Amino acid sequence: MNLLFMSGVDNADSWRDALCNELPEVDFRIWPDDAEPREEIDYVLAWRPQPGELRKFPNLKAILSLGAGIDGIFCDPDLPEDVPVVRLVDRCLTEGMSEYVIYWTLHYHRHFGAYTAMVADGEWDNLPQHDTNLRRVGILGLGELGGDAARKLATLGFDVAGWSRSEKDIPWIIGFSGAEGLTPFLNRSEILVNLLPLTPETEGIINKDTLAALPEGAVVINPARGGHVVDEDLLAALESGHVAAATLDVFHEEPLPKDHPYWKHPNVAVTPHIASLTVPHSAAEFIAENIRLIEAGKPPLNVVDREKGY
Ligand code: NDP
Ligand code: OXD
Repeated sequence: MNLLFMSGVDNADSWRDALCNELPEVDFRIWPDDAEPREEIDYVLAWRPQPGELRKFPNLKAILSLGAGIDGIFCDPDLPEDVPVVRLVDRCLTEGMSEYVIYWTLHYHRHFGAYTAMVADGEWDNLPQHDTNLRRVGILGLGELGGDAARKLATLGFDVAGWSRSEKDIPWIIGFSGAEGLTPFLNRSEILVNLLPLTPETEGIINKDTLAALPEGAVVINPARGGHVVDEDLLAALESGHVAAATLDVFHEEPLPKDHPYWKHPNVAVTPHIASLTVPHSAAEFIAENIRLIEAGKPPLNVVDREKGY
């Protein structure tokens, strides 16, 4: 069977090793040099492929995303309608994201940014230490990533709530759902973490109204997608002090343009879309499992629901 690796990221060799280890029968081809003849390609492994290209493979059995977010695939107006798109669900990706969320939650909860600035000025002082049990963290999205981060933060003692489309019953997590659940969820979120997929419904969800619904002095951590945030609204909320600080990993334009105000903002921490990176040896297990299912005539796991958009 023939699999085409279609990624701008320069780690094709690691992917070849990882996948061929799982599926020795795979003929691993790399875009664009090995894309022809196109009718021979059974599977495409994709991360933000060029719009219009996927439609040119007439015999595709599945489009396998190299990431959890599939917005970079679905922005293609010519995406073939009848080929399943499978999003990535992977232990390392999930663990990496929870590490990122826990790191930044602790950073704000324990004032580590303020302490770093203080000691840089030779200042020896302390700030009030908050009771972790009373620190309210809110996670937008309680899926693979949000659900794991929520559970781990609750294990650390945080008072965690989550917001999702459908109702959830997760031990130790206060669940909010749907449009009517959003404002009460925001009202209690001192630390807001966004782990929603980017869809027409969630685009711009971090805006002046939702930011205003947060408690005074809240912080925002966004490792989901830049399109979730209305940048002017976040900058205005930071300016007024209503939002005390933000950590942003993803942006409307990536790399973040050099002159963007986020870079030098004293209360914004920028990370370069690294909240969680796909680790080939572990992700290859999930991808191989899906290929085996499809080859056995069974439905693959984690197929994107095109109506919901994730
Ligand atoms: P999932 O599909 O597993 O979870 C999505 C969650 O969002 C679900 O709980 C879902 O609700 C909820 N949701 C979706 N739409 C709505 C809506 N309109 N209203 C309320 N809730 C909604 O996604 P993952 O957890 O795997 O990934 C989340 C995102 O994280 C990815 O799409 C990607 O953008 C980002 N990401 C970023 C990375 C980085 O390095 N910066 C790395 C990996 C992912 P329900 O459960 O009811 O369906
Ligand atoms: C992803 C990402 O969606 O890395 O997996 O952003």
